[in-house]
Amino acid sequence: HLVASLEVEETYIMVKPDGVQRGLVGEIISRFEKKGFKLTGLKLFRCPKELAQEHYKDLQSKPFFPKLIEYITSGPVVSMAWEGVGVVASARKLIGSTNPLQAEPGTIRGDLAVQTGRNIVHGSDSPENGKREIALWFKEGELCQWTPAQEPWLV
Ligand code: RTP
Repeated sequence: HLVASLEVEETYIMVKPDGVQRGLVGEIISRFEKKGFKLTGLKLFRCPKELAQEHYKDLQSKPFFPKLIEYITSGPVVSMAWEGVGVVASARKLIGSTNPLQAEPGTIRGDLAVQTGRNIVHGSDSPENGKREIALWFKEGELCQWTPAQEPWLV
């Protein structure tokens, strides 16, 4: 169980193919934006099989591994890097339990998904994996460090 830290961290969040197909990209991005985290990387693409296998290599021996790889490579995904204080554990909380039927209402999976094998979104499970996964899914130059403007834009 992840405890929220007071450190500025980065995490890799991915809208899985079913989330893209169901038109939930905006909704999912919105939840992290509204929480107050900062988007530092964003792209839509169809991920090659080798990348999916590397990302989920810890699950290689699981019986569902081939189906998982088939699922993740079945259509475009939206890859995101998010930054903020305690973002790794907080994002997991916003996402909800792996099995959407056990995910609390108010979480992304609790509100929007039904099946474990179609749980619409991924979030890194530790700060180390956050770094590892961002380095795996993004090329150099694709990430953007920025500071929110102090001056309001609308007045
Ligand atoms: P994720 O990495 O996608 O955020 O998910 P997680 O940590 O909540 O869950 P994990 O155990 O790492 O599993 C990764 C993904 O594999 C699929 N899965 N299918 N029994 C099954 O059919 C099964 N178990 C896991 C899910 O898509 C899960 O998110």
